[in-house]
Amino acid sequence: MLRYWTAGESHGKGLTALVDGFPAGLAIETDVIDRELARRQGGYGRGGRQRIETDRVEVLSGVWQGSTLGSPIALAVVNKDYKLERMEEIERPRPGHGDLAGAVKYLGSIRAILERASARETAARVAAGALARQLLARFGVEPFGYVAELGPLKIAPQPGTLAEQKAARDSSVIYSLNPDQDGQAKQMIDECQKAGDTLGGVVECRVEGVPFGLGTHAQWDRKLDGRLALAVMAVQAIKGVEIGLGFEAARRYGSQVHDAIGYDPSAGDGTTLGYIRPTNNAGGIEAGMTNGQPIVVRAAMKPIATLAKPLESINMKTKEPQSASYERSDVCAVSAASVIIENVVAFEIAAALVEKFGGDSVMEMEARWKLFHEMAGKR
Ligand code: EPS
Repeated sequence: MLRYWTAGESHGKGLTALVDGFPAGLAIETDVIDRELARRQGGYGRGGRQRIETDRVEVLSGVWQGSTLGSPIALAVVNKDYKLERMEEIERPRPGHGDLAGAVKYLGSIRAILERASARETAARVAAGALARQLLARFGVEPFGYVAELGPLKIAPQPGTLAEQKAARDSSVIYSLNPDQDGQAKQMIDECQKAGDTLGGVVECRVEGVPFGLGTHAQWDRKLDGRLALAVMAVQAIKGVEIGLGFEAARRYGSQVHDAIGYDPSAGDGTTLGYIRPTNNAGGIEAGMTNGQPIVVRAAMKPIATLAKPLESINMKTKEPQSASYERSDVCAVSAASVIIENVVAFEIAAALVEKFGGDSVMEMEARWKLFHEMAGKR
């Protein structure tokens, strides 16, 4: 079973991810992890903290001579802005952050809650996901996340191959598939900042090259759509998750939703086994199992809760009305969310891959992948 946990506070010494159940025998490149960490720090609309941090991973265990050992892998990212001991308590909870609920639940300090609830923690999740995506790459599975909407701005993707769309995303300042709309996006973020406000958006993640048979229909907590929804919904500030058509499916007739099935043994890239689906409204998952089509996951991110022009709140000591506290913050972190979601999705797919093809070593996984495709091709 491939799984991970994270530890760390926003202004503590650093963040850690502990990855357990990672197969032995995979050559790991820390550059791949650092590239994802750097992308997570970027995107137009980030705050002052990202000028302080330069996130880099350090692999503390589980890797020897560049390859995984099959033992737990500990990944660390140092916080340059380590100042936790000097941080002061705050008394005015920010609506939308965990301040009020956490301080009441733990009968304690808002600071203690916000330090762990902070989206800084997602650096550790990205490190774990960027490790897992290297296992996916070995099997030709490729996750690809981007910004689809920014506040009210819908972004029309420029059509193209995966490589062309990647190039477009990497040249966009907000990581969208249409850099021509960057100007509009920047203007919206600038105006938002001037108004002391924040902006959310919708991110989409597609996973290409996914084989048949990940996840299962047999038990609710092993359904892949459910597991993806958990991983994505559990990212800070995410308030909605859709797979494939998502909520739109509820508004259409069945004949306009379900993806017809055809067969042409010469079609597809191997993972489809020749089964043709003219549409992919299911988003690559039927009854909790992958069906050989790309997985498509969308997530709605709410605007950041820390507002430069704060909302009404109270002082928790006096219970008197006061405006919420303000700490340095991002105006818009939807681009970062697209990187985080790409990597948490990568981790879940890798976990399902390990379950299907065996998690002891990459060599065994490869042999079982080949055997399964030979057998399934004859089904
Ligand atoms: C965050 C507040 C800000 C963000 C932070 C999330 O941190 P600070 O209080 O240090 O300015 O920058 O995000 C990150 C540090 C990051 O790396 O993404 C919050 O309150 O959630």
